[in-house]
Amino acid sequence: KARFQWDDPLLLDSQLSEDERAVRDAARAYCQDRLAPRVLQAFRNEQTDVAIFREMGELGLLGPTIPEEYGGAGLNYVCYGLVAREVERVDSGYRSMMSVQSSLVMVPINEFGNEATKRKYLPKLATGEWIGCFGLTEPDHGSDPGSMVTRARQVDGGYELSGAKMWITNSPIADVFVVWAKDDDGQIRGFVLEKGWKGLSAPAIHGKVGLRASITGEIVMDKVFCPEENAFPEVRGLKGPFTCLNSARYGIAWGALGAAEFCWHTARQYTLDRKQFGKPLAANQLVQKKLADMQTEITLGLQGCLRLGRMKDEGSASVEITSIMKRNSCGKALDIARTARDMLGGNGISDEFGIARHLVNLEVVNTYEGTHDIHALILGRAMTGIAAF
Ligand code: TGC
Ligand code: FAD
Repeated sequence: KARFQWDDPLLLDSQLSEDERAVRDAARAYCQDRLAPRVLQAFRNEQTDVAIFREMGELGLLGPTIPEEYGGAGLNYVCYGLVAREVERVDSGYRSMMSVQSSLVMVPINEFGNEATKRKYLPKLATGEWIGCFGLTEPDHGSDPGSMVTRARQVDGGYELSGAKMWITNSPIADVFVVWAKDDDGQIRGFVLEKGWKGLSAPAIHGKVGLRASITGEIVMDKVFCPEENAFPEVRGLKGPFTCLNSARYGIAWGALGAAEFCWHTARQYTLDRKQFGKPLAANQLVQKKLADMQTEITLGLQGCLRLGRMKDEGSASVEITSIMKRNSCGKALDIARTARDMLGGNGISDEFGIARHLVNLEVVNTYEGTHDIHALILGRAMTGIAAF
């Protein structure tokens, strides 16, 4: 009789190649040895440690899918997902820092930048020497980025950008800004700006209750001059930013389940250790049902993520599948974190146990990169042909 492996029932591990397992193990060791010990203070004090970018860069965790000739690790999408899962097992904020750099800054520069732009920015972003951010959302245009009002006016030798972006991960510490704006014809285009350019500022947003280890800010552009060579030459329309989001949303789908796994394992161990009414909490049927629900959702979700990763690697993944996985992972992870929080009783409220931190982080993860409901509408449109936005 085959043995049941409670923490990996479908034997996901055995579906990975040796190289994929090695990447996963290296990421896990770094995350558990180096990130986990600092997350409590970072979250409590709203501190973003910029050294983390360099550490991740050294390990090849930034831009893992970017070709080696530009400083990336040239890995497949399954590896990228496995890394996101390990990082977010510690904290969604750390995964956010990493996935913005990798998917939302390095991917568009690699896909849409000219050769000089790729050679100038990608290697330094890969080592973490430079930090990047991605500006799509505006104060009045979040779920509907097509209505953005940031403008890029053509001027002699380039463009002049004016407008404001809101809720931008990494922006106050960023050296490189990938920003989306409408040109004189009303077409959305992408621009690569640098810290220190005249008219560019990035004030921090304080007081977030979730994702406190990851700094977030605005991007304010007051007639910032961007030379022609820093505008993405070909790509027009929302296809530009959405191409980056396809990659980032995929990473989130894996990552959110990493956070859920932390909550599930913690709740299991806690209910095995803690006794009430003379027996372990885990001896109660209600508790076992909750654990079984967690196990089921995480197991199915991870298998779906792996399948999507394989489809991305073979080039057969339609973008809607990413909406299924991002939405499912975030919604289920949030439910699991809430249940785990409850299972720890009063201790669930303490930040020392990590569950409440994951819970408030996952509220953010459920909202950014397309909210839970927006992904339902993307799928609804794909099924019915009717856009219900
Ligand atoms: P729609 O008509 O659907 O599409 C406009 C054009 O874009 C193309 N397109 C895509 N291309 C590639 N990949 C995708 N996933 C694409 N989805 C659409 C589409 O083919 C079309 O091309 P063309 O050539 O015909 O012009 O546009 P819409 O305005 O109706 O879109 C509606 C909707 C809801 C789908 C979209 O606006 C949406 O997804 N909204 C959510 C916004 C969002 O996700 N924002 C994310 C901001 S970045 C962020 O949150 C980073 S947090 C990171 C972190 O810290 O980890
Ligand atoms: P809204 O669009 O105003 O939505 C509010 C509510 O209305 C949601 O529940 C939504 O589902 C619902 N809703 C909206 N439209 C409809 C509809 N048609 N039908 C039914 N319901 C609808 N953006 C970036 O560009 N770069 C970043 O790096 C970045 N990082 C972020 C980091 C953090 C910590 C946060 C909180 C956000 C970040 N974002 C970033 C922005 C994020 O992508 C947006 O917050 C998200 O897309 C939602 O937009 P909104 O906040 O304007 O909400």
